[in-house]
Amino acid sequence: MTGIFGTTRKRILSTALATTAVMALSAGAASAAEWKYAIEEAIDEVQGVYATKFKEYVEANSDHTVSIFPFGTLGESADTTELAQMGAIQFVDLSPGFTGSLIPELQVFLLPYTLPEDPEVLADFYETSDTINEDLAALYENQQLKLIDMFPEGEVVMTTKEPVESPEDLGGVKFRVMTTPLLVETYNAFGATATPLPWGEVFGALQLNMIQGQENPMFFVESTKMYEVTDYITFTGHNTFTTAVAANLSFYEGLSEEDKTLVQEAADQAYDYIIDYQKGLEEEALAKIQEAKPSITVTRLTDEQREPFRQAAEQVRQKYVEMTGDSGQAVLEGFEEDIEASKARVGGGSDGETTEASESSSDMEDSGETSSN
Ligand code: 6CS
Repeated sequence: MTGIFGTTRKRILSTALATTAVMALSAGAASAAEWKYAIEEAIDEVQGVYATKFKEYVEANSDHTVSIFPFGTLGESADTTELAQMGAIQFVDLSPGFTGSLIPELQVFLLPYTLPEDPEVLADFYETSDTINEDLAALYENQQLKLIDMFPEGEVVMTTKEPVESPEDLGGVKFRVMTTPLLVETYNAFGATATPLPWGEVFGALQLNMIQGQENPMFFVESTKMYEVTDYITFTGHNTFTTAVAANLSFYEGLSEEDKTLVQEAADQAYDYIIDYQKGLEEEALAKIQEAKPSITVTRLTDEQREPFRQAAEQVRQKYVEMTGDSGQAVLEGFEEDIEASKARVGGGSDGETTEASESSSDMEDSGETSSN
């Protein structure tokens, strides 16, 4: 993947393996270090699986060790981002849903109905996009962060206490979003009252009915038991959860060329692994939810039902440009060009429109595209 070295993510594995072998032979050439790596999730969730792969590669190919700090051990996302900026930790997983407050252009990832839905197109896009790996990477550098990788974590679904089939249904619903301003604009445009909260407060706020909805990928809805405090899951097709991994910039720049290569290889391996790992994950998570809570109602909105949400997305796009000016506009244009290039490269992916036929899964009632086991 291009993460560290720009456009063409060169498969430098063999050269690099040779390099690390030389490192291992010349004992003492690079002194063993302990790298601290904070994630926003638990160790067995997607960010944790990526971080574990990264750690395993680093430790198998160098004398360095990587200590992973799961969600909560070093605070919320804003705290771990700050720790990485200060250099108190070397690596951090930081999602644009939070980091967009620091780097407004990153909110491009949050624009509804903008990222491709096809997982293969998405995987190619994160890997090859110059807008991500050069332009946005430069903006991370302004914040003392070296972008290592960006990867998808699955389609976000809404989980709510009442059914959602239209923006009207979100009227009066306090809907939790991550803390970036554009997500507030999005859910307000979708008809809800957007309520930004750090992750640690979400379960309790739903339990106490201070909020009545939230969005997240299905694996996270399952692993964090969001289904215990909400009764409806709605696929609106409006976005995929994006996350990023970054290093402290000074730390990264101070690494030997060998260690930079090691980090690149570890990220490449982890990226390929996490893309593969997520195949079927959403379906598995949904099945577990339905088993744990047979009364849960799952709805896939039809294209027609999605249309008002798509229309609302237009004003969110305008807000994004207002918030980010020429720089954000350029990022958005580059972003969309790169998506088109990925679509062309991957070729004919079944992206985008959800047809009436495709939305009814076997466990969903035909009439209302819903299922409640
Ligand atoms: O909604 C959130 O805040 C969290 N969602 C995911 C999928 N990962 C970490 C983040 O904190």
